[in-house]
Amino acid sequence: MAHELPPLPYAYNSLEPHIDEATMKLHHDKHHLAYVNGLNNAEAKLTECRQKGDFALVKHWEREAAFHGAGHFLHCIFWENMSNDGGSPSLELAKAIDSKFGSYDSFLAHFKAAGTAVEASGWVLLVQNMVTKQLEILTAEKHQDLSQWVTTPLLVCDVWEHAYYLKYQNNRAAYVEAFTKVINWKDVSKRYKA
Ligand code: MN3
Repeated sequence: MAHELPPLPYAYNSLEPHIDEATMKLHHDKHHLAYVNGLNNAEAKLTECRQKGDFALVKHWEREAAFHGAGHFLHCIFWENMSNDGGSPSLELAKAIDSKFGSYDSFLAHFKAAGTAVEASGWVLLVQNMVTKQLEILTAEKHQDLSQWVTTPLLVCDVWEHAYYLKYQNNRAAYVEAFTKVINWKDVSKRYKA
């Protein structure tokens, strides 16, 4: 199923004077669209790889899927995250912000400093950790560092050398093959259901 550029949830000039109309037009209609097209292309190429059983370019297409996918999904959130009438955090969220960052003001100070400090292109994000349920402020360079946001891990395989070097030395492929023999599909299925 192809990804589509979602329409802006408000007019291009709705965020003036803070974010200008010309920027919104370019940003949404050109930049975001390019991520949608790039993600669709990468996913089509990965489908082709599976159909042909030819994974020679898998690293390239996974990188493309990460770059354009993270770009696409983050922009979907970004547009919704802005409004000319945004109000203030709900009681529940305000409590979580206070408990993690001390106060709303210190959250804002941290968020602004982190966003300003990202080297070159990137993002600053307020996230909730899925394991601890705690709020965190994180930053990303470019969009992705080879992964996509808004995903939930279901099955993960550690491919750091420490995970296999004693037995498999430099033969990572043999280790990955071995890993597939011990996958706990009951656990993966439980996570998928959740
Ligand atoms: Mn952008």
